[in-house]
Amino acid sequence: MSDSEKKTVLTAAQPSGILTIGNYLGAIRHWTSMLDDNDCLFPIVNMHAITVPYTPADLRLRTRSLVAQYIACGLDPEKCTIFIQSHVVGHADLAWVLGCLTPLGELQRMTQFKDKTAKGAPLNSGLLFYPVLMAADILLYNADIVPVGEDQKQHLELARNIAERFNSTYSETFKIPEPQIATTGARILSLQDPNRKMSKSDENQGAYLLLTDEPDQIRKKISRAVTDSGSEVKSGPDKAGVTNLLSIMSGFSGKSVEEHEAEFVGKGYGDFKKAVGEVVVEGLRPIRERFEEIIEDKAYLDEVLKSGADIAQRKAYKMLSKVHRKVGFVERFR
Ligand code: ATP
Ligand code: LTN
Repeated sequence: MSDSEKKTVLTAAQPSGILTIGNYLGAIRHWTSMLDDNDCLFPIVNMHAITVPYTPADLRLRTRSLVAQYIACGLDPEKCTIFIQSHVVGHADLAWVLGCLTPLGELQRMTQFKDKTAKGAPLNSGLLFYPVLMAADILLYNADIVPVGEDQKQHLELARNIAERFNSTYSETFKIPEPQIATTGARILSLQDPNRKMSKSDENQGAYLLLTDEPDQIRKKISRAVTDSGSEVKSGPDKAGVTNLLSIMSGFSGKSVEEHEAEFVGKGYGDFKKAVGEVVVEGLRPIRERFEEIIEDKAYLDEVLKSGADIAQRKAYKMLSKVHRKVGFVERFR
């Protein structure tokens, strides 16, 4: 496919910790399958990360670590653009212009904002403005497709509304981005509470499996995973724990859930959990090993980030100058 026929795919994650197998199976692995046929951009959104309390030294480490995790998961920097949001001039600038087109009420209605404020977190205006910055991330690169989880659907809808409002207020400028929502089957649940999704910010470390967990940690966490009453290894609505372990197993083995169910007819949860543990250990081994190599290779990471920022910056400048022209800012003298 020629470069001009390729669609622009853009999606982002916050550097809020090490990725879980939920992030990998439900999102990143899917992104890796889009690299050949699309122009893919993966900003690491460190500017979004400072909307909640955080420690600067941790943020710096986590940002570089997320780049290494991405590459270890198969986001090959030769085939896509990985960059740090704050390295590119334009995200905050565009967000400002878009914010001036966004009624306050629309931001106050965002459920993520309402959830975060309901938890009693100290409020700053960045948290309210968060979805406008996200819209800027997307529109700055005229993204066609934005793969996101169900929880980001409302933010994406807002980004589409803002793009339409800009186009009708000034003139046709932005493409209206299409969400690509992960299917519900891709939802990996907490090992400790299968009514909740597996989340890297869970307070209970036994609830998630991280990409960097060592084999023994993986085996231990799976052996302690909550299962259901009964002893049959079978998926079903009243067997959320076993169903979750089966989908994790199937995610890593490439075999179907039914095939795995057949393997465990007449066997108990003990044997099943041991087998799930081994499949996950082997599935994560190459990712963890690759991650350990990359995170030590400072020069390589710097090079990936420099080249990513250069590519993104060229695109961002183009769009930003167009927007500045349209909204009536005097052109800068060169
Ligand atoms: P946090 O705990 O910081 O809120 P998270 O781990 O819940 O983070 P995000 O960083 O918000 O997840 O998500 C990155 C991507 O991973 C999104 O596309 C999201 O839909 C996907 N994702 C997150 N958790 C899961 C999960 N348990 N199963 C499937 N996909 C997931
Ligand atoms: N809000 C998203 C992260 C995010 C994003 C984006 C996703 C910031 N900018 C642009 C897609 C496109 C989240 O918390 N997962």
